[in-house]
Amino acid sequence: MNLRRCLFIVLTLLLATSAGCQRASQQAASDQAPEIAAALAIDPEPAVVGPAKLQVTLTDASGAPIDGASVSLKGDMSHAGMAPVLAQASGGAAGVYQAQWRWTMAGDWVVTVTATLPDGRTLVRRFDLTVAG
Ligand SMILES: [Cu+2]
Repeated sequence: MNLRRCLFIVLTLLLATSAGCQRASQQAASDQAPEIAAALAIDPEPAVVGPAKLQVTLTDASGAPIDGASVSLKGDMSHAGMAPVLAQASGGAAGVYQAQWRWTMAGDWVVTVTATLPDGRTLVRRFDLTVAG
């Protein structure tokens, strides 16, 4: 095998690998349950820097609460260079899941709710909000 052919094979493998990664991460972030409603409530409202409670309510297409889901929350700010705020919500009575939270900085936030539903599907919703200082 000559050098050019060898390089070609290596490059092809690299491209295939990176394309595979991209597909996998997109799948992980995609919403598989669009008919399920997820509502986010925050306390205090409006949000201010400091401790907070976040509450996620899951209901199906007929409005019935969904219990038995595993719900996690991730907060990201719109600017780069900050560690996300992470929390696991507990509960699941009457479709309500609660988490202790802390807004670590004033500004624009995106809260991503990820829930593994009892039927195994993954629900992903994003909520934009502004935290006051
Ligand atoms: Cu920040």
